Amino acid sequence: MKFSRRTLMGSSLIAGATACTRYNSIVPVPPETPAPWGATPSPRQLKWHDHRQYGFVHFSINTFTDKEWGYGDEDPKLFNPTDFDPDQIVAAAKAGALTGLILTAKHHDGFCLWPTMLTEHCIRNSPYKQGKGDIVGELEAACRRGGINFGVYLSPWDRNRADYGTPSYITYYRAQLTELCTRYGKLFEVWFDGANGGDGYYGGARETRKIDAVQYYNWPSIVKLVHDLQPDACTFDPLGADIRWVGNEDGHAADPCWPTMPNEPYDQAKGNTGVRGAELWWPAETNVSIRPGWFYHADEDAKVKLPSKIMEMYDQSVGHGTTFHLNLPPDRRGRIHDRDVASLTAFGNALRATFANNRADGAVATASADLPGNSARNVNDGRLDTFWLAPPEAKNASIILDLPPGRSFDTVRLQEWLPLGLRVTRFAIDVSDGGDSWTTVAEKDMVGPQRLVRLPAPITPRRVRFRTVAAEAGPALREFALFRSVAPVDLPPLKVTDASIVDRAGWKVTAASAPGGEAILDDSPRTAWTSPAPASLTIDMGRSETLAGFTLTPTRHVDPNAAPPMKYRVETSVDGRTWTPGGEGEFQNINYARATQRLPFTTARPARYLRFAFPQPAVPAPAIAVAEIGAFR
Ligand code: FUL
Repeated sequence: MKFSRRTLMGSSLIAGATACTRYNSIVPVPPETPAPWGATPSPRQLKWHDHRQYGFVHFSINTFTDKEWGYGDEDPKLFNPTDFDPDQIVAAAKAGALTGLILTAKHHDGFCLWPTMLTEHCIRNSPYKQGKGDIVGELEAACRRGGINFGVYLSPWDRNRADYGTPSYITYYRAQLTELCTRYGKLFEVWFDGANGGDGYYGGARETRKIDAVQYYNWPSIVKLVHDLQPDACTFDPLGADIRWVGNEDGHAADPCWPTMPNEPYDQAKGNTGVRGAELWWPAETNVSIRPGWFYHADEDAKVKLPSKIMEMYDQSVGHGTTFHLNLPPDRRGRIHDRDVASLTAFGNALRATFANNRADGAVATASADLPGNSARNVNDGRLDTFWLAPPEAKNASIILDLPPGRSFDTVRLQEWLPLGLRVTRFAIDVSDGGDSWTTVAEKDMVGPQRLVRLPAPITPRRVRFRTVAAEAGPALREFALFRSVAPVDLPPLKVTDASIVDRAGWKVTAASAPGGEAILDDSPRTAWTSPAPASLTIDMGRSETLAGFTLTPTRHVDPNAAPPMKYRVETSVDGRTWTPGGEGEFQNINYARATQRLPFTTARPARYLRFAFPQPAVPAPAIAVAEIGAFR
């Protein structure tokens, strides 16, 4: 199909190509360029895809209360970093090859890290710099100095505000957003958290409030506000925003993870895979923390993810077509802990070493077909603003790289030219020793924004071929590159012997609302005890201990039939007959961050028996699932 210049002017191809630094040239595109296939990204989405991996910074009151979700009644005086060093945070991010940082300007507890006059619940009333500090501005300035991007997270849920749930809160929220979008230069991303409504302080009401998020926030109007003030900022994640959630907080996207989705409210399973050929360009971001929690907790210093794990998550996010959003939580000083820095540095070094040397440089590229101005050699010309384009009808197309001798590689990196849509459904990588006999070494679905293919071992063929197995239109490839991977050097284990953890040898489940209770004592977070709600469980520890609280590990398996518990009530007993209340409350962020939670009792006490009640699942599901329960002194 031929397009006139006038038609092209209206297409997202032109918009996308002109407005972006790397996707910045339409020079090689002749007037007869084919139409895009399916949905295509907006100019701001195009730029965002090229950011690839960037960091999250969870830092707030929770850092000082050792919580994941603050209730909203915390005294602003608790916020007191002793040595806040934004340049150290930026240096850590850069050591990990991250291209930007997104800061929690306000988390669910409502405490604001910038000196706003819209609320008293903010940094002005903290001891930090005698109330004259501005963490948002200070980190923003450090990002600019370090040459990386800056963005903000502003929690829609606010457990501090008395008017949360009423229209006046929305006016407040929009005013906050306006401040953040006008005071801190260019933002590359604005993050709206999906966690919404539940228990909270709410100006002293101390109650549960439920809202219908879609209706209450009117997301399209909030997204528009951001776009009006910050045209390049991509918004995360409700329907209508630029970016979607990948569906877990574990750091992996499905293989592949299509950037397209149906124009309907978010569905977690579809969010993880995307939907081939669907109407909306709504690409996924894979967000995960370098530690079990999102905020810094000293007792997680030994649980910082190892460089090899970070590389695995990189492969399963960037390599599957999403961006990678890695959280680095500053400690109470306001610095990134040495252990996290070491892990990031080893990961960053391996990433840089792997991708420094493209083994396809200097190879001769020839395609089964190409179009004038978009020749095969554009795939390895070292430029990201040129691409190889096969004619639209050439659905079975291939491109061969004739390599100089001795080029060994074990990693293939491919990028599709996104302004022309996702044309390739499935492709193969074949290799040959020079003749016409080919061996297929990989076959995968989707090229998309970026696709990494890792081979089991390095190979040194003379020719390597990309071949479409299924395509909707002749392919448009921006890059076909080959690398030799450098594995990250892992850190020696950090031995922390936590004397507070009670040994569970001799523990028994003596009563439970459903069979299979032993699963909570088998040391395996993979196996879970499931029970219809309300669930209850009694444990006999076999001996008396002075206990300060319990730990609960939710199942990591995301299952529509069983979810982690939302709340708990715990009682203790020394004789199994007389019970003492140990406290009740809500598990924080349990459905999304499936890490072990530590829940202190109201007071430390001697106990031999523990009795739990879990009234309902954290999200609607027929049953409750718990993987492990423990206790601490
Ligand atoms: C979740 C929040 O509830 C967590 O606290 C964290 O901010 C994470 C990134 O998103 O939904």
